[in-house]
Amino acid sequence: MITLLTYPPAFGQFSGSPFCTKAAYFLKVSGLPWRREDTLDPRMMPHKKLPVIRADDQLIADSDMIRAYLESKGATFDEGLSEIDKATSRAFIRMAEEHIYFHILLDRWANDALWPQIRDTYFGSVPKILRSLVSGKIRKEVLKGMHAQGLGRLTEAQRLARLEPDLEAISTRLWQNRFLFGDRPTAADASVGPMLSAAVASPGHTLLSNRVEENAVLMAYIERIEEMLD
Ligand SMILES: N[C@@H](CCC(=O)N[C@@H](CS)C(=O)NCC(=O)O)C(=O)O
Repeated sequence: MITLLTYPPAFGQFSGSPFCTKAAYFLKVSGLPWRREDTLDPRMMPHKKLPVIRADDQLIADSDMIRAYLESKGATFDEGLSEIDKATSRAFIRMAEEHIYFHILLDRWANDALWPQIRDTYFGSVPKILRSLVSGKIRKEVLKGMHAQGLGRLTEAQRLARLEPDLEAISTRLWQNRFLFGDRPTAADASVGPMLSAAVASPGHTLLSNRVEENAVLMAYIERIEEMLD
């Protein structure tokens, strides 16, 4: 039995982390037996991040490594895709995980008005008397990281302008398809879908969540993605 170590459900989603949702999707499609084990504390994990799976008496960290492990056990996530499609798929995965993700992180961690709700969800297991102290320290580190990465230096409006071509690229692929590469979900959907879904599920309204909510194509896609995990 494979165990998925994941952040707990949050904001009505499988997990507060779109990477954990991605891993759960891969596990589900793999057909292998698995169960979830929720934790809010990734400090004992190999990269101090989640998701991680426990399988064959080892810990496998990172959703891409989890995908590779499941593929080594016979799972296929890109059935029927041409080599050209697989190349495009890789670019969409990177766009979702290395760009869109950081906007969601900023929407959640940089917005003072929404912070109390985020803090009490992410740090709910920390006793109230310590919660502001512990969460404040981690928040500072996250925002420092985002400043170093660069997106943390942009205004919310500048960030939305930066995201616009990504959202258009996704909508363009979905214009005539139920999923990014046709009628069936593939690995790219496991990254892009949970990311868009997380953008909308974040508490409150941000320029990003409004932008996605106003787009019928993206919202219908998110619904299809969420059904896959039901
Ligand atoms: N590349 C990793 C990213 C995982 C990741 O960023 N996880 C975040 C939650 S969304 C995390 O655990 N962060 C904890 C921390 O940075 O302290 C993957 O694909 O699994």
